[in-house]
Amino acid sequence: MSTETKTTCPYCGVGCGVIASVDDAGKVSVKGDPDHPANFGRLCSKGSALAETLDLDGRALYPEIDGERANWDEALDRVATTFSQTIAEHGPDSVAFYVSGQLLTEDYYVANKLMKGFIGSANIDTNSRLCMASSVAGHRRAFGSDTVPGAYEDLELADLVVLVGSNMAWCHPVLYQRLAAAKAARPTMKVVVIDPRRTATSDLADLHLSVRPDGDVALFNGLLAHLVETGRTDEAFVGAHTTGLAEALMAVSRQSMSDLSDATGVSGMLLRQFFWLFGQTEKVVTCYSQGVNQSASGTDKVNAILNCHLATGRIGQPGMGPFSLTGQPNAMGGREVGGLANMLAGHMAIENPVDRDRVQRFWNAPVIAAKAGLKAVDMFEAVADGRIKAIWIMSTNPVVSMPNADAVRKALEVCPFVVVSDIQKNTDTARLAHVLLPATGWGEKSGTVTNSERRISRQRPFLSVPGEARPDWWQLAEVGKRMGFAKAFDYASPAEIFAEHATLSAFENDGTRDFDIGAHATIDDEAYDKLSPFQWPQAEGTAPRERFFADGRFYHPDGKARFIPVSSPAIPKPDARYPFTLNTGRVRDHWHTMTRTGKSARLSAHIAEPFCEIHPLDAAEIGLSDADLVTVQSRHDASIIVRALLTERQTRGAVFVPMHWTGETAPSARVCTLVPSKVDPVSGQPALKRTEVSVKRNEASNHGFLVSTIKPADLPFAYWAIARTNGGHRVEFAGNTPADGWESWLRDSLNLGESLQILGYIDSQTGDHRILAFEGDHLIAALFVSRGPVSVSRQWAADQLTERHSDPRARSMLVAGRPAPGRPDKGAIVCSCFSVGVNEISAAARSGCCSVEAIGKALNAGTNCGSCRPEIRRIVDATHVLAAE
Ligand SMILES: Nc1nc2c(c(=O)[nH]1)N[C@H]1C(S)=C(S)[C@@H](COP(=O)(O)OP(=O)(O)OC[C@H]3O[C@@H](n4cnc5c(=O)[nH]c(N)nc54)[C@H](O)[C@@H]3O)O[C@H]1N2
Ligand SMILES: Nc1nc2c(c(=O)[nH]1)N[C@H]1C(S)=C(S)[C@@H](COP(=O)(O)OP(=O)(O)OC[C@H]3O[C@@H](n4cnc5c(=O)[nH]c(N)nc54)[C@H](O)[C@@H]3O)O[C@H]1N2
Ligand code: SF4
Ligand SMILES: [Mo]
Repeated sequence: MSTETKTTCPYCGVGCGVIASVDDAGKVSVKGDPDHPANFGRLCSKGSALAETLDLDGRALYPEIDGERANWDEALDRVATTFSQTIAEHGPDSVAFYVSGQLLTEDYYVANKLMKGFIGSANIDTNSRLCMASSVAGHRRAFGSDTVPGAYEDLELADLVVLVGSNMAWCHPVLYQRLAAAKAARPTMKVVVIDPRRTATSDLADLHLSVRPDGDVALFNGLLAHLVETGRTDEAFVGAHTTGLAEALMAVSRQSMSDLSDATGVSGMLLRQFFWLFGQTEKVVTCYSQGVNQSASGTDKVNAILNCHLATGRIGQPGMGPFSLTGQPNAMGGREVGGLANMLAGHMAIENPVDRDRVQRFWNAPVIAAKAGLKAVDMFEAVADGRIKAIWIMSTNPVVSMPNADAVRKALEVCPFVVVSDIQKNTDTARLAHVLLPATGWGEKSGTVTNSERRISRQRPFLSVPGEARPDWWQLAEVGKRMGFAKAFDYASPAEIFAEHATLSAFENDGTRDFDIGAHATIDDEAYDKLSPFQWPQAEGTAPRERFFADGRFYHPDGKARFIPVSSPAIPKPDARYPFTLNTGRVRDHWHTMTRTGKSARLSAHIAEPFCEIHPLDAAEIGLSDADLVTVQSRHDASIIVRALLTERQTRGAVFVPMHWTGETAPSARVCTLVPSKVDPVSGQPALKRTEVSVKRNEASNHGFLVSTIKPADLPFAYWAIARTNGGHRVEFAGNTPADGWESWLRDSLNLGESLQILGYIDSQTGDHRILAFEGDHLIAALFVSRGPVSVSRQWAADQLTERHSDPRARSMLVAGRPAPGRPDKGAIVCSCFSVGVNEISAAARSGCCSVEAIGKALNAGTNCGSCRPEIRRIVDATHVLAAE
């Protein structure tokens, strides 16, 4: 027997429905919810592995004050008293909340209400500032409201889908699968990918435009000029429903194709093809994500795209429209409650006195923030210089994810009062907390999230609450009460909060604001429990609406949309000291700072180490071979060490480093230490995708690889990266020989008993060391050290931790670092659902499987979540190209 609960995936903004089952033994399993309109039963690799991330290892289970266990009363009193005293002494702007698109709407609503309506400051900002702020600002400039006009179905209905700065195959995988399936069913559908890198997503593309970093404004301005010149604009729509086209066109300087090609980095031939395709296709959807938003010209990029859709009237109709993909599960919900420092609840505007008065009256609040608060980057600067003296950080890890991350760490180190609410105890940020509040996590908490297509879904609990963890909304409400606002924060359940939020959305609305879910204003606990996913808006007495703006009615006071004149940023002059452009982003199987996905051995097997993608010709110029370590350094003298990954998918002069590694998992690889805090002037969103850096070979005296059932206590190396495997941990490292030699370090660091059998091997010529520790038939640890990168197969070595090693000859083979006969090396894991490695896929391809489907039949790879299908296709194609040569 098992009980099933319908809930929503806590990772990306696709917002897939999940059915979680708990059996009698308490074992959890998950599957896609076939009835959920976001995914219709599909899940990606991260969603499929959710059950593996729910253990209590490292969980924050009790409140702590100054590192000592405390009870809730003490912790909440400390927070409330310190905030109240700080406000009394230094005013409301001396405190701040830094929250997250991973909070539920109910948590977010309470945080915003407490700060803006009761503390009376707007110093509440969110990691969505690093994520969605440029889209919000672009929408508001063009539409007069922060509205995503379309729905997922539009991607399937379109004849052309343009993906700008989006690695959808890895970051919105289920939406990508829907798109790939639609294209397979209707091959006339075209996909264009605009991204400097050739990503897994671009494998689906009919056209890949490898745009120069930040060449997007020039590209879409060029497109706008082309649409006007070739008579492709919708004059009736432009005339009746928009203003400002003439001004926007003036900013689009008439450029020759060759100038445009220089400004965008894309050949004239490819530009013409794209312009022609866009011009002549009526049903176009343009999706964009962080390659657009995270830029010093992010808001202008958004408006350059919106301009083209407004000019053609392709908005809000089936198969047509611009589509900002939200990153986090509740990035959209945070915007609805006014979680950004420059917004008010219910999509109302903080700069509008009528809106402020309305929200204050609705809340019956003593005050209302009169001006926008500090945006994330400014907020941490204010913490550093002492203007902010108390900060509460919830559900985000800014010491890893903020630009200029070491400065953020220093700011929190000097801040008089830091409160952190997290589910994990030892994050880089939680380590700096004066008060640590343990939060309930996914599977334990209850509330709602809104996905990229404005669909509100329930997250429902199905696990018991561990230790003394409490929901984030409860923590906020308790502090609110203790600060003297008992009545306003007297909530009994998330349903009550949701009902209040829905009521506010409809309060004095009358169609003047896009966000209206008045139909749910009277929802009670029972109805809330049963709530099915629905799209907003849903005003009282109406059905949910799928799309906005088809009627040409926008939210500026005159009801019209605005064209925004935007011009392309100047191309920076090359600096010989920092010749590379550093781009950053995500990998397929990890989520941000890995506090959850890092727990899954399967997810960690896909990419287990931080890396720097670099073009082979650039690598050759700096004397770099594949698997060398590199030092990447930026102007403000920060540097990181990561593994070199040579690939032609990277353009010359640019490198890519993922954002996921932290002080906990690879302390020399926190990429945000390199990124300066340069922001978009309109949205305040940091430019996380473009930092000038130098890249040099890192000369380490030793390289090492360790698999071990025990987590090493001490890693005294310049570089190390640790990841989970099925039997324990795997560690890559490089640095000097430990003072007492390798065996002694291994014994101490793993606390190995004397009874273990140690097999060792030293090659005095090459300097190679191998040390293996066995307990009976079990391998406890295997250490491989070499002067250059260690060439042992990682997955094979890791797999040895879970095998029996009774045959002494096989143990000798292990020392040699080679697979014993009959125990083949599967290679790096490609399919994480079935743990199928690259060597197995190549072998199957060589023996005749020439399609992803054939590989699936032979090995099961790619047949569950499908997230690895682009990679399988690439391996199959490469094998067959090699064979043909
Ligand atoms: N696996 C996984 N999925 C995730 C997440 C995760 O951590 N892991 N996080 C979620 C979140 S919060 C977010 S915000 C989304 C992000 O989803 P995406 O935005 O799709 O992911 P990123 O890897 O940040 O960046 C997207 C692409 O922008 C490109 N790019 C860089 N500079 C430029 C430029 O100047 N112009 C253009 N056109 N492109 C450029 C990069 O090369 C990169 O391929 O992913 C969500 N999904
Ligand atoms: N260089 C670079 N930096 C980036 C980006 C990039 O592309 N490049 N992307 C940016 C973007 S788009 C984003 S969204 C951010 C993401 O960056 P972060 O928000 O810092 O990353 P997460 O690891 O998602 O942090 C979430 C934290 O909340 C905790 N948590 C999980 N569930 C709960 C809960 O229910 N309650 C509470 N209280 N805590 C919980 C987790 O353990 C974790 O510590 O990174 C940004 N930084
Ligand atoms: S695409 Fe994957 S990570 Fe995103 S919501 Fe769906 S299952 Fe979760
Ligand atoms: Mo994000």
